[in-house]
Amino acid sequence: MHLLKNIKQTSKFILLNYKKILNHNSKLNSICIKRFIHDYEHESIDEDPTINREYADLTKQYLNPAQHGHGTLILQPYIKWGADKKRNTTPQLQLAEAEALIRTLPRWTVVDSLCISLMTLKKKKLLGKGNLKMLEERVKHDSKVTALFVSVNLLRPVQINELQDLLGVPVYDRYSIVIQIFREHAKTPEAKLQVALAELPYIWKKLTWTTEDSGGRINLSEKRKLVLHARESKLRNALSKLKEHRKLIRSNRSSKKIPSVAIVGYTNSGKTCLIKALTGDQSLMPQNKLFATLDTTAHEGLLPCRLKVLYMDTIGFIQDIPEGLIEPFVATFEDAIIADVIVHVYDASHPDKDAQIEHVRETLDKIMTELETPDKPIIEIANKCDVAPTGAVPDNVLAISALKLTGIDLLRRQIEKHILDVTGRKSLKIRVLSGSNIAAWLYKETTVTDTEADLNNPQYMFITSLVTDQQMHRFKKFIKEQSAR
Ligand SMILES: Nc1nc2c(ncn2[C@@H]2O[C@H](COP(=O)(O)OP(=O)(O)OP(=O)(O)O)[C@@H](O)[C@H]2O)c(=O)[nH]1
Ligand SMILES: [Mg+2]
Repeated sequence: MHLLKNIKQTSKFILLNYKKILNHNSKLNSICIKRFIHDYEHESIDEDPTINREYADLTKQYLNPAQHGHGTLILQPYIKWGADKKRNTTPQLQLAEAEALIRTLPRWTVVDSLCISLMTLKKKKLLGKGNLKMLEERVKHDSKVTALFVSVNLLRPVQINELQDLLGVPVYDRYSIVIQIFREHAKTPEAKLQVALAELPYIWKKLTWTTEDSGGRINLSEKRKLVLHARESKLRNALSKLKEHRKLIRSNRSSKKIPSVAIVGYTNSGKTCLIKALTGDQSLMPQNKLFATLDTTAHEGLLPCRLKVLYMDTIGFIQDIPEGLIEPFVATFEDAIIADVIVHVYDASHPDKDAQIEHVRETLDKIMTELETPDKPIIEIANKCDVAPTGAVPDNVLAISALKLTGIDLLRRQIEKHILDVTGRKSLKIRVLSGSNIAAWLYKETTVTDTEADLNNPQYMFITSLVTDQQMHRFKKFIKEQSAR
C-alpha cells in the first residue's frame, strides 16, 4: 500500500514535470528542435534524473546494449510448410543476412550459426526439447559464444527468458539487433532522435508482454509506462517540430524549382555509391555495412542538358523487422518520396535479390499510399553488375556499376527524360540580341542548355533553354513589357 502511494506520488511528479517541459517547449517554436537536439546529444532528454535512470534501466533490461560486443551464435528459424513459409527466399539466404547484421556491429563476431526448421514461431516455448538440448551443448562447448541471436523479427519475453535461463547468455531478436546498429550509426542529431523514437515501440511491446506474462509486476510497469509515455510525447513533439522545419526547407526547395530524384533501395544495394557516381561528390562514403546511411540527405548534380537536380540519399530497407522500427524514419523519408522521380536501385549480384526487390516494391507502395503521394515514375536499375552473374539482369532493366562507373551516363539520360516529362519542361530555341535584357532574363530565370552565334547576323545569337509552362508565361509577359517600352 505504502509502495503504491509512493509510486503514485512519483508518477504525479513526473507528469507535472513533463507538462512543464512540454508547455515550455511549445512556446519556443523551432528553437525547440535545436534545444532538444542539444539535450539529446548530451544524453539528457529528461531533465529529471529519476526518469533518465528509469529509462536506462528499461533499455538495459529489454535492449541489452553490449558496449564490448559479443561472440554470437546465430539461430535462423524457418517454417518448412504452410501459410507462414517464406516462398521467395531460402533459410540459408536469411541466415546470411542475419550474419551480415551481426558483422555490421563493431566488436560483435559470428562464432557459430545454424538454421532450424519449426512448425510455428508463435509458441510460448519457441524450441522443442531436442533443439534446446542441441543449443545448450553448442553454447556450453564453445566458450567464445557470449550471446544468442534468434533471427526472427520479435521474440516474446517468455521465449527469451526460457532461452536465457537455459543457456546463461543474453538473447537478441532482429528488432533489438537493428536498434543496436541504428544506435551505432546515428551520427546526426536528427538520426539520433529517430533512433530514440524507433526503440520505444520495442520497449513498449516487451513491457506489455512482461505484464501479461506475469501479473505480479503491474505496479512497476505502471510507473514505467508513465516514463515511456512522457518520453514518447517529448520525442514526438520534437519530431513534429522537425517536420515543420523540413516543410519549410522543402517549400524553399520547390520555390527554387530544383527537381529532385530519390534514390531508394534495399540496404547495402549501393545507393550512396550511386549518388557519388552521379554527382562526383567525393565526400560521400559508401560502406560495406547494413544501414550505413540513416539520414535523408540532398546532393546536387547536373543532368546532360545542364539542368541542376537534387539526388536524395535515403535509409535502406530490410525484410523481417516490425513497422514500428521504420516509422520514425518515414518523417525524413517523406522528403525523398516527394521527389519528381524515384530510382529504385537493387544489388544484381545478391543471391537474395528477388526477395529484396519485392520487399522494396511493397514497402515503397505502402509508404506512398500512406503519404498519399501522387503516382510518379519509378526507374528500377540493377547495380553491382561488375560482379553479378551473367543473365542476372533482365533485358528491359538498365544494368550499371556505381563503383566502376559503367552505365551512369545512360542512367543520367533516363533520369533526364523523366524529369523533363514530369516537371513539364520543354526545350526552347530563341533568337535574341546578344547582351539584351531578353538574353539576360533567359540566363537568370531558366536553364540555358546551349548557345550559338547567328551566322547571318553577328549581333544576334540563339539561346536554347529549358522552360516550364509557368516560366513560358512569365517570359511572354516580360517580352510584352519590353516591347511596350
Ligand atoms: N562491386 C561493386 N560494389 C559496389 C557497387 N556499388 C556499391 N558497391 C559497394 O557496396 C557497398 C555498399 O554501398 P553503399 O553505397 O554504402 O550502399 P547503400 O545502399 O548506401 O547502403 P546503406 O546506406 O547501408 O543502406 C560498398 O562497399 C560499396 O563499395 C558496384 O557497382 N559494384
Ligand atoms: Mg547509404
